[in-house]
Amino acid sequence: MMTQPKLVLYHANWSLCSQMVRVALYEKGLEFDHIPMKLCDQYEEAENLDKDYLKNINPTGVVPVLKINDEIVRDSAYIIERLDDIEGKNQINLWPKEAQAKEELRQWVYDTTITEGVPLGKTLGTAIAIFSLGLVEILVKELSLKAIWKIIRRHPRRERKMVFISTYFFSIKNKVGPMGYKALVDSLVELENNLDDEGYLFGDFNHADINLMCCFYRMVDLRLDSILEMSELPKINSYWERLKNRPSFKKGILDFNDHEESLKKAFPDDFNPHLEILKSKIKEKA
Ligand SMILES: N[C@@H](CCC(=O)N[C@@H](CS)C(=O)NCC(=O)O)C(=O)O
Repeated sequence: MMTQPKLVLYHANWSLCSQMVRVALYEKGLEFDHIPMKLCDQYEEAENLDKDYLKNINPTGVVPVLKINDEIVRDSAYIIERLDDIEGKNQINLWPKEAQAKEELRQWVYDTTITEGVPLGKTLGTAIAIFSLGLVEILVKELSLKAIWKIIRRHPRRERKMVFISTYFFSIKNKVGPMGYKALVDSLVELENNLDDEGYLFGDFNHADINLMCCFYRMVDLRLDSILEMSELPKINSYWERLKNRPSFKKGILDFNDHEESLKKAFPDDFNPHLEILKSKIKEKA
């Protein structure tokens, strides 16, 4: 095996896109160093808004970022495509070689992560981001006014800044939830129709399966995972079991879990106010 390039990952434990890149690294069996970041929606330190990070690592102030030797690679979807070209310990390709198959996969990847330019709530990935506000709001409200001021002054992304400020001063989580209903319901029904009884979305495990693994686990965190067990979604149900059984699920997601206490606070009695509405919409549509 060729020696692999040096990889350094800037990431955060409870970050959907960081989870995706970590799972990809473990799937490929690649060695990497990591720099855990304290993000501004949870920590006073707000390391993603530090001048040095904004200047030298990511001017948009988000994670993940991967350094491949001296090259800085940003955006989880692009990072995973780049990782796939590097030979790791495991013989696995996360992207197909043929153009047509690539195009099909690209659309699924686009829809299942936080893709730049996609309005919040329009795809499965951005709907998950909407529902994540259930926790983000609790975390932001615990910040000091000084930390909020740092966000106001430094956050390079206007829409994020607005979300964080709104959640600090008001409560928006239950009001914006419905913006994610349609995409979540439509995407799950479409996924159910595209899955087989065994294997993964396109047969062999690939990039879209990584994104779905992370979106589904976020549904567990948000107390929405009983949707994945609905009798109307039997293929998703067994697909989710297969995803959970992959070693990368534990290594890339569970081993970085540090939010249980905050989640208990965000969802007392494990209750998510959107759950039953989402279930009834799935029953109508499936
Ligand atoms: N399209 C980007 C989205 C990255 C992103 O939104 N990262 C979030 C965590 S999942 C973040 O860094 N949030 C901190 C902030 O916005 O201040 C990617 O896929 O990497």
